Amino acid sequence: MKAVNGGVKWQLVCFGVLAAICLAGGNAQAYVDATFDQPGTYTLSGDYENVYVGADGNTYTTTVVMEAGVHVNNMVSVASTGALEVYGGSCGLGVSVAAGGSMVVYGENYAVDGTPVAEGITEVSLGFNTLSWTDAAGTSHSLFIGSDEMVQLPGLAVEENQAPAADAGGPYVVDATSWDGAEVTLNGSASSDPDGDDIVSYEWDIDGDGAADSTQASFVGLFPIGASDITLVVVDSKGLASEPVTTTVTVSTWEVGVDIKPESTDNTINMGSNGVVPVAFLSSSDFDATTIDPLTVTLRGEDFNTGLVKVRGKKQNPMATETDVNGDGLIDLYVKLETEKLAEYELDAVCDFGALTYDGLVVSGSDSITVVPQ
Ligand SMILES: [Ca+2]
Ligand SMILES: [Ca+2]
Ligand SMILES: [Ca+2]
Ligand SMILES: [Ca+2]
Repeated sequence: MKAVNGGVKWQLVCFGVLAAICLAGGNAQAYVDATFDQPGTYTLSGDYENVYVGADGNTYTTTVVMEAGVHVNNMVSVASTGALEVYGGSCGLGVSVAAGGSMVVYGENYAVDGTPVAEGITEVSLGFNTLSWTDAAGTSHSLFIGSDEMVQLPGLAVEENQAPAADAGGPYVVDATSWDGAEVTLNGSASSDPDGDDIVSYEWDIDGDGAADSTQASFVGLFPIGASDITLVVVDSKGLASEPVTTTVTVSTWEVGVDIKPESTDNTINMGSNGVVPVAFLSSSDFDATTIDPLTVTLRGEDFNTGLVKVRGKKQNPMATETDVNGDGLIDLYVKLETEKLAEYELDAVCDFGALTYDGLVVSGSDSITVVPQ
């Protein structure tokens, strides 16, 4: 709430005139009177019959704030030590301001008896006239002000709405839970607004097409293996949007060493053969390759359960052995893949493998090949 700037001197008002107007209006409903004669600032709420602001003879100032929607049935009397701030409240009768008291009406589009008064004017002589104005919400108000002194009309300070700030909560890094990637919970609830406005919409774009895929603060999206850029725009309760904020979602696989044909370095594969291609998944100090389920071995990008890359052997007894193929003392997983299945992929120079461990960890790895005949 703004402070009253400076006192304006007022003459005592002719109450008899005001009372006559009151009676003519037939306004007889009885509400309580309220007297504010102690130091401080009071904000009116609800309805009143008469309101007395300040008390003649005090040495301190009593300020009463009359917000839009507050109605005083009869009148507001401002004493010599009173200050009244009006934002849009109404009176059945009007306001009288004693000499020494002050009155500030906050608004815009002021007029006295229908004649516009330029905005920015700080004081206007009213006499016994009607001051009209509009408040910050654009609502029209008017008051009969029974004073031949002056009222301050400071004009509304325009408070510009500031844009909210999006916080997408990333970057997000998760392990893949399947070859399709992983479900990731995105959380934009740390987004904020410098004006304290509510955030009413969270527009997530997780596929880069410019269209929102969710408008909730938090939601679960399915993300592919690899890194995806996602963008969040939030909108405040006044409809103003934030700048877009981008973060990444990284769905990782465990990189495992792969050696196609451990006995060979050029890894020649004759795709016309109906034999098998031996492939070793190598253990390391932080990964035990024998935890890979040989039945899940496949070429990257294919569903694990389609069986397009076959590990030769009976279904529950694949041709897979646990042996240390590279002599580093760590037992590796050694499988044999059907060449004719590999041939279906028209492989060129690199084989990218994927597999699942028995615990569901997605692993991937690759090795080069030389295909014959070309
Ligand atoms: Ca705002
Ligand atoms: Ca989208
Ligand atoms: Ca090799
Ligand atoms: Ca080994």
